[in-house]
Amino acid sequence: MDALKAKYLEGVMAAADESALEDVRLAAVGKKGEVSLKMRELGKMTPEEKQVAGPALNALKNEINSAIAAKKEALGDAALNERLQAEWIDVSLAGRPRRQGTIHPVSQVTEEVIAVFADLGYSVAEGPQIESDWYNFDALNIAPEHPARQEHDTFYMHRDEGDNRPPHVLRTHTSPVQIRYMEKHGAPCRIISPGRVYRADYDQTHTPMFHQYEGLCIDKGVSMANLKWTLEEFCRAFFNVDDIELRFRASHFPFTEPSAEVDIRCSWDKGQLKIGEGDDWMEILGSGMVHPKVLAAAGVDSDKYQGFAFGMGIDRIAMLKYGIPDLRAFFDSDLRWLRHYGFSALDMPNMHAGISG
Ligand code: 2NL
Repeated sequence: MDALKAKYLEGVMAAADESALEDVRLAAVGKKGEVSLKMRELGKMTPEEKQVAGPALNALKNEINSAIAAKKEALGDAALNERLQAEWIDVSLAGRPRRQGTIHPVSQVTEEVIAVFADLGYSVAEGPQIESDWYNFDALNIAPEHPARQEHDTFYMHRDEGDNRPPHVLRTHTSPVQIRYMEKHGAPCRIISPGRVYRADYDQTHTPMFHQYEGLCIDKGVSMANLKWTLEEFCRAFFNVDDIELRFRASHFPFTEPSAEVDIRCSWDKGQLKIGEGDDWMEILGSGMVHPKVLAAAGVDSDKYQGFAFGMGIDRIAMLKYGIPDLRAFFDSDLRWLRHYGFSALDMPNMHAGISG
């Protein structure tokens, strides 16, 4: 009995997994197990022998069964612990960093321009990129025979055969946005209209889609002096230079009278542009007093109100401000270029942040 007990309790202790444990159980207390066979021999014993051997075998059977149960639980715990170790993850670990996109220089400069003019009391106006002939040309006093209207310069939309209405165009400037704004809101008004514009032109310095913003200020008694101050104020804030100097050159646009192209004093030192110093002048925008015919087309009484307007290329001033050499790269969507020239989303300008390069 003692030998049986020692043999099977050791077997239980030594079992490395549940199947080994089951083998021990079958060998000891299974139907044909050693202990079970011994119990079957009880029948052949005398009552006196039975009285001793019966309880002893029962106790042995119970002892082995409870040792197996305890071992089974221990094996289960060990297996669970092993799995918990193997599958452990540190949920407090930081995530894998992912590359963030960047703000395109055109978006950055647009926001900068908006921030400067917001300080001067200007709102932002937007409008459709596909325009009627009337809003893009007629309302702006651009005559039917004006060169800008040629197939050669403007993208025209399709009209069905026999439909003789003038075709729509991809807007060639954002002026139509301002005409629509004046029509809807009347005078006085102060707005800028940034956006995409289209001209059939493609070379080193021109892309068929580019960005411009126009500004419009309509009120009583507005003059060229107000225009000049506004543009100086803009350049000071935008280029972050206190001593800027602008020069107005007489020019001609159909939608303004008088008209002026505006140059800014600058220097080119070893290919490096400096604004506000030196002996060079660089053209940065076109401007003028809104033509009375344009005011009339937009439903503004030109006897009561007058105003100034100007237009500037966003892509160009982005290149100037941030030293970007090639215009065409702006629209290539090359990730290396975007990562190099792009801005952090946290660099967006607002009224309280100094705008710097
Ligand atoms: C340029 C510069 C300019 C305007 C745009 C404008 C808009 C309205 C009325 C009058 Cl609604 N003018 N915009 C004025 C002067 C210049 O753009 O170099 N354009 C060819």
